[in-house]
This record gives sequence, structure tokens and C-alpha cells, in this order.
Amino acid sequence: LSSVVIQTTPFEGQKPGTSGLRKKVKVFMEKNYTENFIQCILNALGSKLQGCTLVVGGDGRYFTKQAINIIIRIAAANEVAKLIIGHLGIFSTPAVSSLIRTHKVLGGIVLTASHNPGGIRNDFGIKVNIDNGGPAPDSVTDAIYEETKKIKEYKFTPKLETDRLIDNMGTHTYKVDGRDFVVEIIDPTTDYVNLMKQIFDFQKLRDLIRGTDKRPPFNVLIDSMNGVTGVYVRKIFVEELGAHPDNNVTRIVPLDNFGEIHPDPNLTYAKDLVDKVKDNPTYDFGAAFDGDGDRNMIIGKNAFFVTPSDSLAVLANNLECIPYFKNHGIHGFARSMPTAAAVDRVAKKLGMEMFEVPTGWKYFGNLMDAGRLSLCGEESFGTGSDHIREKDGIWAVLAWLSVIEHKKMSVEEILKEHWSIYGRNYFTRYDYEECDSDAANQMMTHLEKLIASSDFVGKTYTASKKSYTIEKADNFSYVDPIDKSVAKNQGIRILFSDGSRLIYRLSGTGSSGATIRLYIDSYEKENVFTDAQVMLKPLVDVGLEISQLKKFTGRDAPTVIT
Ligand code: VG1
Ligand code: CO
Repeated sequence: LSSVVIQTTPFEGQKPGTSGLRKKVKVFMEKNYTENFIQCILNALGSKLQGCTLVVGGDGRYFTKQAINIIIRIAAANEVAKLIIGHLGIFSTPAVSSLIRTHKVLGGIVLTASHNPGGIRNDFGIKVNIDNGGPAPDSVTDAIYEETKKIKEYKFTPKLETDRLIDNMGTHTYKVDGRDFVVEIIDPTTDYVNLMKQIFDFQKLRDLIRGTDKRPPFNVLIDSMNGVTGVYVRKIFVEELGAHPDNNVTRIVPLDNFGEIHPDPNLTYAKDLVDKVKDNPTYDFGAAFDGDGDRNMIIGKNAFFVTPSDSLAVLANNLECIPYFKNHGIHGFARSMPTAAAVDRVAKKLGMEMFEVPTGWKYFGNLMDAGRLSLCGEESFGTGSDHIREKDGIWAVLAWLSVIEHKKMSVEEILKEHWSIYGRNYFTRYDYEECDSDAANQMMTHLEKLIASSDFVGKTYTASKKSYTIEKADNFSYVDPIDKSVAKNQGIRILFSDGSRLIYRLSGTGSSGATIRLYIDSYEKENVFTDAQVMLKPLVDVGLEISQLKKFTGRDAPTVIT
């Protein structure tokens, strides 16, 4: 086989966001659009490209197979030595991270737009991971973006037959321009299931789910939302842990359009699961994942909701019941800036180092590689540890089940005990999806100006008879403690004298319009059992008043509240 060089011209806007490049499928289908971006990823690898191995796969959404065929032919022509691809193109994001690490390869290309809807009318995405298994840092995504602005040609192997190649497992070796090029199609679950077995005590988890002489079964409902985790849930929960295939798992067949739902595990988009657990009081526990398997939502009996910021804090407080941490030690915690500070209180009590990073999992990688971070999370339903370099939905559920098994308490009891000890960080996030981009930018500019004005600090705002005085306001920036790289403009923070916070950010994962995120967070030492929406209402009103969100966007209400 021989490769050819094909002339092309740049596309505007091939700029990776918080987690890869995400656009409508029809954009990726434009002639040379995907080809350009893949060539640019390879160009950005520079001298490491020649002879390298890459892991390729994704959540199975529409256009995955076409994208893989393009990647195979471009990689072959660019002197990549080997591609490790999931059977049928399937790999969860955590599985890619794990495979990069176990096979010690240069990186991976993950085909997913994560929690964004899929199918021909919806979103596709391409994400790059580096040799530690984590999302590419800004320096790499910036380099890729620079390439996309100047690309003139890409290399291609037109005669390499890719049709149905990923339908069967096995290894194929080709001669391309006189060199060996290998494509290995593997089972997407083997490596990941082994990793989970090393981390958790599967016998104990099986006893929990099946019940023993001394203990009734703990009745779970695990919802894959028609996303990629289905194949892993079948292996781990049904085959290994003995969960009932009809009663304990749901929506576990990956569909290329996710059955026309938003595969996003929150109270709005995972309402099906919430309703099922509510309507059936025999369920003790429910969990859902997003399309690519890195997010998780945890609910207890009667759909008692665990906010992700609390989930992180509870796990931090109970890591000793997970064998992995006994063996590897616990080296520090971290959260993204908008995530409520519940975990900070645990870190303080345990004398653990604590980091606050910008939104996006890529900011945790360096700290983990340096051995200073064991457990971290984001308010956006992301939880994970240094077993890989991505957040990990299934890991989070196994971690929760380990805590439940160990403490012999319900989800609600565990949370209430935690709040009684540490107090409670009430948290909510309001999302205004698909706003007009200009309007959203104007609102952010308004906030920038406002926080820069000399009389802003010290001002008091009042709503429903509660008053909040501004103590500090800034646009969050972060210096990586390991490589000293700087990330600026990561969200406007308004901090009040009582410790409450308001944060405003524009999403970096959407594919059209702008999504405004308003994060609201306040701490209570004593009053810990109130409904979060009731508790935070006055602060929400202050947040809307300060930003004048309604005036700028015309929106009366958020699209999603989490
Ligand atoms: C969102 C979340 C962020 C998360 C990112 C990727 O980003 O807020 O916490 O890391 O999605 O998650 P943004 O820029 O839209 O706020 V996933 O599951 O899409 O890989
Ligand atoms: Co995801």
C-alpha cells in the first residue's frame, strides 16, 4: 500500500474546548473537516509521531465508525506504527485512559462529545489524550489549534481497506510505504475490568448486591442511559457482581443516538432513573453515567440526591475501605474551582494537601503524576482518582458501594452523618443552555466591568431578607504548581463575607450558541437538613440581580438545575 498527499484548506473554529472539539455531526461530515483535524493532531505530536502507538475508540455515537476509518488511513500514512482500537469502535473515556497507561503508549484519540446528545442531527467530538492517559493540556490543544489554522495538506492511505475492520477482534498487519502498520482490534472491557478488580474488593461488593445469610441484598439500579458504559456494566455488575440483568441495570445497550436522550446524569436528563427509584421503594440505590462513561450521578432510596461536591467529600472521608488506597496511600485531594468546598473540610481534618484547579479534568493530571493527588472531583458529576487520568463513572459507583458495604448505612444516613460532622456546603448550578452568544458575552463583559469598579467590594445585596456583603471578586486564574503553566479567565468569582460564593462561566463543551453556568454555594454549620433550592434561593436572586442575566439573555428560568 502507498500513501498519498491530499491538498486541503483550513476550517475556522477547530479549537478544542474544555474537553475536545465538539460540533454538529454534519460539520464533521463536511469534506476534509475530520481529516484536517486528525492530521493536525498528528502534526502537533511532532517528532514523537513516527513509530508511535495510539489508542482509538469512543462512546459509539453516530459517525464513530466513519471517523475511525479516517483515522486509520491517516495514521498509516503518517508513519504511526500501531493503533489499538476497541471492538466496534467502543471504548469508554476511562477505559482509554487505562489502556494508554497499561500499554505505555504515546496517547489516544477519543471519539465522543460526552454528555452532549448524539445521532445524525446532534453532536460528535474528538478528544486527544497524552501519554499519562489524561486529556491533553492547554499547551497541546493550543498547538493543535495553531496547526488547524495553517494546514495545507494531509496524508492518506486510500487503498487501505477499512470496511468492517472494527467488527471483529484481531490483529492486522499492513505494509504501508514499505513500513509495517498494525491495527489491533481488542475487547473494550478486559483491561478496564481487570483494573477495577485490582482497586476494589469484588467479593465484598458481590455480597452486598446479592445479599448474604446476615444481610439482605442491596437493591441497585444502574442506568447507562444508552451510552458506552452499557458494555462495562454488563461485565462488571451483571457478570462479576451478580446484579440481576432485568431489575438492577437499565439502558445498557449502547445506541448511536443514545435513544434520542441527553446522556447526561443529572436530575433533569436522568429523570427516568430518578422516577423509577422513587416509584419503587425497594430500590436502595441508583446511579447513572453519561455517554462516554466518565460522569456519575448517585441517588439513594426514594431518589435521595447526592450532590457531586458532597459525593467527593464523603469518598474522601472514607477511602480506607477501598483496597487501592490501602496499597497506594492517600496523597491529597483536589476539586475544580466551581465545585463546593465540602472536600476542603475533610482535607483539613485529615491533614491532607488540597488543590483548587480550573474546570476540566486536564488540570488534575500534573498533580497526580507528581504524586500529590489521589482523589478529585468536579461539581459536574465528575469523580475520580489517580488510578487513571480521567474522571470515572463506574469507579465512582464502585467506590460508593464500597463505602456503603463498609459502613452498613444507607446513602441518606451517610450524607446526614457527614453534614452533622462537617456542616454542609449547599450547592446548586443553574445552566442557561443555547443562549445567544453575543448576549452571553455582553453579560460576562458587564460582570468584568462591575467587579473592576472601585466600590464593588464592600457592597451589600439583599434578597428575601438575607443580606450578602461582597468581600472579594475576581476572574479565576491558576498557576499549575508542577509546571507553572498559567490558565487565565476561568470564571468570575464573587465571594461574600459569610463564605458564600457566586461563580459565572461560559461553557466550553457546547456545539451551538452559548451556555451560561451560574454556580451558587454557601456553607452552614448547624442548619444542614434544609432543601438546597430553598436554602439558596436568596443567593440565586442576588446572582441574577448582579449579572442582570434576564436583561441580557431574555431568559426567565434556567434550562437545567443541578
Ligand atoms: C463541562 C463541565 C466540566 C467538565 C467538562 C467535560 O465543561 O462543567 O466540569 O470537565 O464538561 O466533561 P463546561 O466547559 O461545559 O462547563 V465531559 O463528561 O464532557 O468529558
Ligand atoms: Co463525559
